[in-house]
Amino acid sequence: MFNNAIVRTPAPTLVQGITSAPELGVPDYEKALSQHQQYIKALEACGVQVRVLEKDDQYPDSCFVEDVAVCTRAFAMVTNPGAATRKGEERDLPQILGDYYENIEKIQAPGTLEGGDVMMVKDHYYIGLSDRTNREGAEQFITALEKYGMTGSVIEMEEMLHLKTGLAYLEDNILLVAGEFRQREEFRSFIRVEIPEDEGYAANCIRVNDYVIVPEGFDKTRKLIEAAGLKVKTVDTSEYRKLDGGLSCLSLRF
Ligand code: CIR
Repeated sequence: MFNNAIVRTPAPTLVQGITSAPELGVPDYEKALSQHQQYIKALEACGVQVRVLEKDDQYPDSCFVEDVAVCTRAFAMVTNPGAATRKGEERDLPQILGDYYENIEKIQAPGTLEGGDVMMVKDHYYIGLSDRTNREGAEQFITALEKYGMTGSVIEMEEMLHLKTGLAYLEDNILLVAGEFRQREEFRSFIRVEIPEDEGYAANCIRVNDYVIVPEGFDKTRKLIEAAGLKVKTVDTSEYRKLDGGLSCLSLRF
């Protein structure tokens, strides 16, 4: 059960955010703001209290607040982002998370970790080793998890930006899998829902209490999730997609 979410209003510098898909075009800032409002409404409709952080123009990717912290049941981990232009984006998170958590930990350099590479399955955390998250960062996180009675394991990655670019745990043992994660041994014990190749972006869904929020316009994926017995809400994230961002990236949920 999630009671809280933290989001950060996109800054006008959003248009300079990191992208691996420049062919999708530059995000329309006004449209991104309105999609952000819809996202907040959807989270609220799922029963969470949403805290909206001030925009931070110094960091074009700062609306992707998932990457700067990992919120567990016992502690919050403030990360050290691996992307050069995102280093420092986490600077006000210890104070903000201090309103919710007694225990705050921090990934220390040379360790790097971005929250998009962390997938929670009850008290176990899968950590993707990506261009953004290194082994040292993953080990620091696993050490912290063990200190609080939880566990973690690493997943080698080759193609995706973040672990949750291609995976979403929807509770009830249901796991959405796309691309390089479709046939992985590590996920055999889950009920796996394979995302069709032409809808790969839609693997980045979020389960928030009674609903799964799915990006708008990915009907095959929506139907597969409904067929698995889950209730769906959709939100249009077209402007964030242009920066490789999706539904999970836009909030911290705890
Ligand atoms: C980046 O490359 O860092 C941003 N443009 C997108 C971050 C997406 N975050 C996520 O998947 N958790």
